[in-house]
Amino acid sequence: FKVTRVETTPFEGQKPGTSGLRKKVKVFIQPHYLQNFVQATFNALGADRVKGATLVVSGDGRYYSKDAIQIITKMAAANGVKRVWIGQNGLLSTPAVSAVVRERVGADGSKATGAFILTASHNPGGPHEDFGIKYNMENGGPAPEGITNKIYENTTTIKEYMIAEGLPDVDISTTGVSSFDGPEGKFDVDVFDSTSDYLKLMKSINNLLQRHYSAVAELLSAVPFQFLIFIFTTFFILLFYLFDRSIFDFPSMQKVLSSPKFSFCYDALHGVAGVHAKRIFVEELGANESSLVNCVPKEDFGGGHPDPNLTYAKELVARMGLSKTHSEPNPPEFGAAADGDGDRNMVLGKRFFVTPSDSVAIIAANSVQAIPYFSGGLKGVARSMPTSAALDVVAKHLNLKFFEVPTGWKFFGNLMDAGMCSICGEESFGTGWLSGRSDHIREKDGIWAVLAWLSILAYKNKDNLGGGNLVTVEDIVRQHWATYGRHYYTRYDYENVDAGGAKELMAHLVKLQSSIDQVNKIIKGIRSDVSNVVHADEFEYKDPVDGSVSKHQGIRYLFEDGSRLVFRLSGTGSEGATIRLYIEQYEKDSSKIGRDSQEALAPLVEVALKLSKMQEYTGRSAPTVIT
Ligand code: VG1
Ligand code: CO
Repeated sequence: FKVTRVETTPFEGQKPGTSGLRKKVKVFIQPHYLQNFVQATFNALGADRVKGATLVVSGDGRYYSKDAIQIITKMAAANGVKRVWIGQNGLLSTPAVSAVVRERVGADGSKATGAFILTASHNPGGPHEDFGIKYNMENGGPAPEGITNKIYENTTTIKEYMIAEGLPDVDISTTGVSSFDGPEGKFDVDVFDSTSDYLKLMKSINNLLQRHYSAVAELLSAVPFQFLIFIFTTFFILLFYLFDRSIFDFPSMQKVLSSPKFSFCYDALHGVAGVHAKRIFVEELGANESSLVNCVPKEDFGGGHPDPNLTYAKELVARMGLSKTHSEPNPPEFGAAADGDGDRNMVLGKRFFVTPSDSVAIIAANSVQAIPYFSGGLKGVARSMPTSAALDVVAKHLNLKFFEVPTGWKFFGNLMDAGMCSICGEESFGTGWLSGRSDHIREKDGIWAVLAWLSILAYKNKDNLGGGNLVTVEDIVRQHWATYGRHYYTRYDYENVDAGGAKELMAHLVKLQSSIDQVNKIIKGIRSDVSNVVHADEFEYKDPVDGSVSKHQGIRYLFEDGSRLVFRLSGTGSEGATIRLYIEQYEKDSSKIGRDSQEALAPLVEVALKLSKMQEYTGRSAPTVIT
């Protein structure tokens, strides 16, 4: 192939949001639109990171992904990238991409240096819905704001992009490496099995150990004194073995999943997690194939929102006995769902919903006993600002380092790289794990969360599977509340409201903050039974590792009794604006922890809606989604 330079002009609005650039497909398919963004990314990365690079290109399989993969591959070749790695059929969940960047070694010994992930995550897909793209760095995590800002700047001035002419479309349905000759030498496209590297990591075979084995094998074939080297390295390998900790205990999870007392249901909402779920839950852990719902990826997610919450994961919600209109005689003990790109999770028990904020707190509280990888203790924990303070309470009890970061996974990356944090999560159904060791995922991970819950269930039931009562998901959550208190929590989303109105609402709330007395007067006029606001601000974060500051990360009203109201504008939508309102109330009194959460939060909800003049600014009398 040869390199062609194509003239182009900037498009407005190519600013990456919370997690990459997300727009309607009809926007993305405009001539040069995707190309401009990809070239802007290459230019932002700079020649050092692009020439000779090995890039992963894959995603959640949504409509337009296949075309986008071909375009990006050709542009990568033209920009001097040496290898492109593609998951079979272009399918890789976001956490699997992260694992591949960090773990996979190509047949020629190469390692990936970055990734384009093609996804709009939980947004619907199809010709009339959303497409998205984001870049992840060599650490496997989302590009930090320094890079995303540069990408955006470049999109505003771009004049040309480069594309390979004469490079045929690659067959992404069959695994194998194809090589092409370009002006700067060979260019390889490697299509590989989507799940195996990710699974390897979850089973955590100590990767260090594996790498050493291959290094030793190479050494042995190449140098003299082979015998001495063999003895010497074997000694070290044995040492590594001693310190090796697998991440999950697969046999104990297998026992739970195969117990006649236990039943399971996993709904991938036709997203990419279905590919990994079949392999991991069914083939590896022995779950029944009928446990899997909507696990065949579809370009339009079957017409639904691939967003794992009580509103959009309808089928799972019904199966778990949580539907208001359908009664299920015998729901499974444990249910979970994923979003389109497999980084989110919703955890359900029989007729029971676990809030994501509780989920991360419960995983943190039980991890040392239940998850082998953490048996040596946790380095610290972190949550995003709007996530409930349930995790804070666990951190305090267990005397762990604790961090509160802005919304979006990119902010956890530095903490992970610096070895300051082991488990983190967001209220938006995102949980993940990190460690100071250099070999782990830098994205939230839907399947990881399910494995973490299965591990906790296995641990709590290790003596009950033969006889005795099963400790259920609900039991685990209630025990947790009894120990740590309960954070009643809810989120109201007003999707696709008028952007002007949304901005005015936010400005109104910021203005109110100048007088707390005034705010309290207004609140007392709305409800006399809520406590006083003691502090209000716009959340600002100073990264403890690199000192960078992120401002305007959401408006907070903090109450005397620990309650919180948080207002934010979403950064992942593709049209209009989405207002998120987060409402939280802490209850320590164990006689009051069993209430219905909407009922318990009703006074605060009323205050939030009236204080913000929600209906006035948005014209909406009710939210689109309540989680
Ligand atoms: C939302 C969530 C946030 C999450 C982000 C990406 O962002 O609130 O917690 O990290 O989506 O998730 P926003 O800006 O719309 O509130 V995903 O699953 O899109 O990668
Ligand atoms: Co997602």
